[in-house]
Amino acid sequence: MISSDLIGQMNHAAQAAHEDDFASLGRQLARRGLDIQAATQAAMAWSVAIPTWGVGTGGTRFARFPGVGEPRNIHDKLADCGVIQALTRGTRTVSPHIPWDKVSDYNALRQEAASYGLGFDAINSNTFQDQLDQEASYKFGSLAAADPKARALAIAHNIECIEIGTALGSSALTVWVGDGTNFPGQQSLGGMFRSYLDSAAEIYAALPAQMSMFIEHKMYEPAFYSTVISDWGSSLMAAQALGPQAKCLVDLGHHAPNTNIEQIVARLIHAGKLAGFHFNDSKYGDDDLDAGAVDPFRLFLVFNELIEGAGKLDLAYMIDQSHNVTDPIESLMGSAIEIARAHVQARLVDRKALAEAQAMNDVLGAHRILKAAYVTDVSPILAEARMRQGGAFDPIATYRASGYRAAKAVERPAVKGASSGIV
Ligand SMILES: [Mn+2]
Repeated sequence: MISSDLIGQMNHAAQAAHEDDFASLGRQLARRGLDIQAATQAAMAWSVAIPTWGVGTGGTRFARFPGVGEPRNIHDKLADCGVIQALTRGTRTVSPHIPWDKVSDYNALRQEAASYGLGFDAINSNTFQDQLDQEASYKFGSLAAADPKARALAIAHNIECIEIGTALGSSALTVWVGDGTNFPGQQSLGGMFRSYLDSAAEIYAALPAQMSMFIEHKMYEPAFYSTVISDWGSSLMAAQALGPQAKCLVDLGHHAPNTNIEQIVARLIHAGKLAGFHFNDSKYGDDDLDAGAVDPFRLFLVFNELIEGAGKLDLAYMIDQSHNVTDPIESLMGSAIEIARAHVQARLVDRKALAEAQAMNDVLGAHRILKAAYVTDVSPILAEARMRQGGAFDPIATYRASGYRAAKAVERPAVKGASSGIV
């Protein structure tokens, strides 16, 4: 793990400059009627979940280039998530994936996570690939498959995930299916949706009262002609048909290019059906790039809608991205910081002035109020929030100085043929 001595030493070296920057930002915000202490408290309360598969190197359908010291199992993954939390202090939960993270004793796993200061977030089912010796194949679909055996298997798997999630203290099951078609005429578009709803209703019926069912839509891939739950409209229809415990999860990469995602957020808040987010960034499609890497303004606009829909911040937040050319721990820490940045920036919007400008049809005035919040460099607030909780002034620099990856490269020899991390 990362020693608190190293964190303390590196924080100490940055302390004088940080205090100067924090005080300066505090004076700047005070002139705008904003309290830096309140913003720092909000930053300290913020947390985003790390997906267990995210700490492994990802890949594309062309190739995967494994890194050194990659996690080999859920125990290694928890250790890596523990490092991210120790340094950033804003990633207090992990989101497990079944069957990739299956163990024999989930109580012990829960305690193991707690030893790193981690809890479990939404549990993710997997009916998009076949497991060894599986009784029926998901090649042509799972919850919406034509084959009743494949449908039954997919339903049973999701119910098993509910049981595992309950044992882990998870409060939601996330269901994403790759079901769809590659050819017009391959299946009935309406028929597949009805099959999906029938299967999903059986899963929903197995939910305990405290558990939610998150429906994640995705426009295309692995199916390239039609996808059963392709967009937020299909997702909302399914969530409304299933009942109050079913909600819609928004993955930032799962939309057509140029889609106004922040407007989808506003619509789902209006419908009372917004479950939360899978954060990532993209340029062309479902690129799974690091959150905030390409379009940090869009990330800010999403948080702006969340804050505007007052009281809607109590949602499920997770990073969902594929690290193909970076150290996954570095990418996840960088993304956690960018997401926290967008959250704090959105809190700095002068809502009263914005509402007045909107009422007066002062177009540029309203836009300038949003931009004033977005261009504020809140880095000192994020650093202060981390350090007050024992985290690092610069998580990535401290991680690099720790030699953690090099130590793991020795401890965790590469496993031949391991496919973890391809999502
Ligand atoms: Mn996702």
